[in-house]
Amino acid sequence: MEKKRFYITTPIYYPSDKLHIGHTYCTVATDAMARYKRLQGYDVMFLTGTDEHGQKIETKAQEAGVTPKQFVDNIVEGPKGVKDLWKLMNVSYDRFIRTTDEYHVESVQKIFKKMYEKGDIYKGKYKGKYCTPCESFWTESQLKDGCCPDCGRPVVDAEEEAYFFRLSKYADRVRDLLENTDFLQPRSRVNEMIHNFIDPGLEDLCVSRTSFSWGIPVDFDSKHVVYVWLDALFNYTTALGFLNETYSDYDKFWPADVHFVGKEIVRFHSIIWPAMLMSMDMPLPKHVYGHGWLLLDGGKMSKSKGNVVDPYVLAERYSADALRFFLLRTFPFGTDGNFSNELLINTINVDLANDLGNLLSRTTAMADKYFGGTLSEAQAEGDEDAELIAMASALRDKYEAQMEKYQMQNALSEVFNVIARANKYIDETAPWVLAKDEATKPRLARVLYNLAETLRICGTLLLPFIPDTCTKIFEQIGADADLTTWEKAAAFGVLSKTATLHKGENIFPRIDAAKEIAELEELENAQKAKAQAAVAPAIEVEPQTTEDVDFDTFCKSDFRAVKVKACEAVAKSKKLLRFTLDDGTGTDRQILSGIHKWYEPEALVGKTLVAIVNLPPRKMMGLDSNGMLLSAVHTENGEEALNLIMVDDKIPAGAKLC
Ligand code: ME8
Repeated sequence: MEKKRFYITTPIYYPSDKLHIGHTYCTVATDAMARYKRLQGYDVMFLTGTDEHGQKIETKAQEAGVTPKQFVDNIVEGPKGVKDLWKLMNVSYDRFIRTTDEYHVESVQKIFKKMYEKGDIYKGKYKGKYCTPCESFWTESQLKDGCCPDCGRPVVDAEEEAYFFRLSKYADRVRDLLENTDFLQPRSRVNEMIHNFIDPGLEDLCVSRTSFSWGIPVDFDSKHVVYVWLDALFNYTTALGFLNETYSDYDKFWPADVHFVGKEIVRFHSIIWPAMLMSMDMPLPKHVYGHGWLLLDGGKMSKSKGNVVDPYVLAERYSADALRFFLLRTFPFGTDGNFSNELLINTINVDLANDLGNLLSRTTAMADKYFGGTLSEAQAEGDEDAELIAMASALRDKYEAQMEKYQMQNALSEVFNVIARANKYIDETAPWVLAKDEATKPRLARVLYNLAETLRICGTLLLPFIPDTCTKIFEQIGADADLTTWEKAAAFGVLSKTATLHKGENIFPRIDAAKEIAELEELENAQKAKAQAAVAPAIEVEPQTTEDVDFDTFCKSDFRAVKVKACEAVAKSKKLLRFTLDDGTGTDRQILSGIHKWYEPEALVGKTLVAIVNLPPRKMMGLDSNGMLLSAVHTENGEEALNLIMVDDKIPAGAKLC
């Protein structure tokens, strides 16, 4: 009989920097699902890869003094690069796509042309906002406090001739897909998409660029390169051979069963991607699952801050299995989680060293000690065995129910409940007492047999998570490969009653938490210092304007020293601060200023600032602003930096500056 098929993907990573623990999280989760489906007997295609075009890569390569291709080659194929990391983490992908692969380029060109010929891509003029780090276009209405709604960084004005995709045409079908099917999971993400993007109205999407060249050229209009997201999203199909001859798995595996993606790219996968597939008359993937982020100190990891966690360091120190397990056991897949070294070491010590490790070592050590390894014929089950056997027998189905919902942490909890029950069972049955009397030896054999069976079942179900460790477990309990299958994970009593066990190496030695945490902190501080040195502030100031202003015009501007009497954040605005100022007139002056990103309001009370006071009043968020505070603006490491002009406190409120 032909096997059932399962196609799962990770996002394809930007090789603009080395990957960190957040990227590892998603890939390891995908790997666990792929291994789980293989265990169930599916014919699995697990795709991962790298998304190598776009302005960000072009700029990074320029900075590094190499070509974009050399730059990405190094990060993808080079030492400790993307592929090395997946090898270290035991990631069992079936295919790795690079968007610079020729077959992909060829397919994307054909796709672009098809959509153009259909009339779903047309030429127009792009005017709007562009977030360079995210490679995303935004309309004014989509910005949050004037900044990129995804990353919160400033956007720049952009205007150029461009091709557009008729996203608006598919708005109703996409809404229906999101609202009335289980396409996008978890469900909370649906509300976000509908509320933030569909309800305000979908606008056509700019899908080509002319201002840089590192991309796939539009073959019928070569000054344009294809927008990196169109190029990237279609990887899921080109890697199967869609519109190319390199592979021939499209009919076999498309549509995908699930795309695992981080929450900030759910929009691309649940709105733009299905709309493009609709345009191409292609079937839609069955599910998109938007997982949460791993945070560090409550914030997003950022290479430039040096606060990224290096999976290499952790996997080399504690093993790939320990890291894989930690990531999937600790953080619910659909929500954000806070990474910490304490949590990592605690999870290894409690779950792996104590619960699982002890269960294995106690069971095998007792088999060695009391039976020389080979169990004698066991007695029939007793009442004391019933609960453990019932739990172990029911485990596979409970685990499956969680895995089918991509709730890996819950599936692992089910397994560890049984492991905890088995440890308790050792205390209840007290094998060391049974061992004292020849007459209770058959009972002792039954106890150890039950423990070995529990380990076999738990080990089988842990295979997707900690594959290397499970091999060691099976070897120590004498379970051959044909006893560790999905089918046999639902049956208790499969091991031979006279199985031979032996105590092997400790699978997870206990970690000295205090010592390790101190060492990790030291390593991290060194890494932070290095990152900060590497990004020694690249300061840019705006070029001077050459346009002259006549003296009389200049003199019309009324600059005054003002003292901050009160300052507070404006409700519902991330940017605005409301200043109550003494301007020397005896009446308070109110000015609103979008500087919350740089200043906490309470820090400004009492300061003497400079304001231009004869500007016409402006309304902002329903409040009057009478004038403007002066500040100095420059760019630092690509981000806007702002400093209010503060003058000597001896200068009285209202003093005129000229
Ligand atoms: O988005 N925690 O690539 P990317 C959890 N090329 N996940 C994280 C994370 C964190 N701290 N940091 C990053 C791209 N990720 C595109 C994808 S797919 C057609 C194109 C996740 O390298 C992030 O959420 O910036 C995303 O899903 C993935 O890593 C790749 O991010």
